[in-house]
This record gives sequence, C-alpha cells and structure tokens, in this order.
Amino acid sequence: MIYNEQLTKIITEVAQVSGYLWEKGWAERNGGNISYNITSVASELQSLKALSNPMEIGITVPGLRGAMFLVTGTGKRMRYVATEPMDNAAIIRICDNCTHYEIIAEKNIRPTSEIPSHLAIHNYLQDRSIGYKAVVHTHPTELVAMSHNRAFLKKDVLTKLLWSMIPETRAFCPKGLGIVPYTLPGSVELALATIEQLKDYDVVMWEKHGVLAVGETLVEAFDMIDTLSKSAQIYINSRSMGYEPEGLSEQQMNELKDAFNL
Ligand code: 2HA
Ligand code: ZN
Repeated sequence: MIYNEQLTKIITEVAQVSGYLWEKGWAERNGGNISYNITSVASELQSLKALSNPMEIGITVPGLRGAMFLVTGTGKRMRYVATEPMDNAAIIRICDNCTHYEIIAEKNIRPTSEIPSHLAIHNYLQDRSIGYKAVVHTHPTELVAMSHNRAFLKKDVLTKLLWSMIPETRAFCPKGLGIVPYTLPGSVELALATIEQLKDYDVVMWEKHGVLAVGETLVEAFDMIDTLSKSAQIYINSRSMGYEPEGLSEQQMNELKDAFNL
C-alpha cells in the first residue's frame, strides 16, 4: 500500500526504533510493543473496509471513537518490525461503540497482547490534549533487574538514584520513573495502574517485567528509556566494581534543575 508522506515517516520511525530495541537487547523473542496514534495524519484511511471482525478491547475508550493506530502485532519480533514493518504491524480503527476495534490495513495482523494498556493510555493522552502520540513498551535488562529490589520500588527512590548517576537523566527525564507493582501482562488491571502513574510520569516501570513510555514522538519516548537505562548501567557497573556509586550531590542536582528550568 502507498501511504502519505507523514504516515510513511511514522512507519519509518517505528521500524527504526524497533531496530534500536532489538540492538539494545531489550526485545528478546516477541518482547515489547509499540503503538502510534495516526488519526490526524491518515484521514484518507478512514474509508478503508475492515479486514477483521470487531475485536474487544476490554475497556471503553470514549475519547478514541474512529481513531486509528499503527500497532505492532502479537507474537511479532521487534527485529523483524525493523526490516518489514507492515508485515509485523497493523493499522486499527476504534469502532463507534468505543469498546471494540477493527483491523483496516495493511494485513490482517492481530495487535499486541498489551492492546488494553496501549489503548487505555491513548484514551488518557487524548483526554489530556498534550499531543502525545507514541506509546512503547520494552524490556530494558538493567532497569528490570533493579525492579527486583523491593527497596527501589518505593515512590521516587529509583527516580532519585537514576537522576544522580549522570546529569543527562535529570535533564532529559525530568519527571523520573513511575512504578507499577507486578501485574499480569496484557491485563486491564495493568492498563489502569499504568494510567494512574502516567498522571505524574512519562516513563513507568512494570515491576519485574519492563517499562512503558509515552511521548510526542516514538523517538522521544525511546530516548527517555535509553537515558534511564544508561543510569541503571552506571549504577550496576559501579556496584560490580565493588562500591556504591557516590551519585551527584543534592546541590549538583538542584543546580541542574535551575540550569534546565526543570
Ligand atoms: O509483546 O512484551 O508484555 C510481548 C510483551 C508483553
Ligand atoms: Zn512485556
């Protein structure tokens, strides 16, 4: 299928970021998933007939009637989304009842098992009108490892630790990292708990599973995870060398806050 220039750019961005996730080692087997709200850039696709029956979301998304999303497919590998995006992702449209969706392009590929979280989040983002279009979930090894330590799961303990590992994390992940206690992957409970955290954070840790990030673009969401992951690696490398890393001081962190208007 031929897509317009804006949508082609988004498909290319999804392919590129999927490649990054694989190269980072965050996307074993079919780990991770991506969705992109393309409603405002793909109105000509509204006329497409459904390729599938309406499928239940599991929650109601009243803000998304008729909205369209590019979504990676269930069981699909990020390493293949990178090279053949439209063989591993589909475009879906939310039905008028706001409880179901149908696949409209390009192939009849069923969306990710995390579709309840993705659509619940897009519904929430739509309500907030902040222009965020991209949602990505992935399994960054070091960050997930850190979520196995209960002491790190208290509110903002991990945020402060990761901020203090390198100035970039304080500057470019200014809201830090929200935490969702372990919840069954793909469940509505996970979706609802994630939305709660997105009120305060753009990146959320799913305990002992992975992270989910939202952004205006997919690259921005990816960059925040990458920055947090760098901090996690610095922390773990320091511990592996036998010491607790000193971390930036309170004063150095405050100075960054002022310098970057955070
Ligand atoms: O898409 O990562 O959380 C596979 C997953 C589920
Ligand atoms: Zn996952």
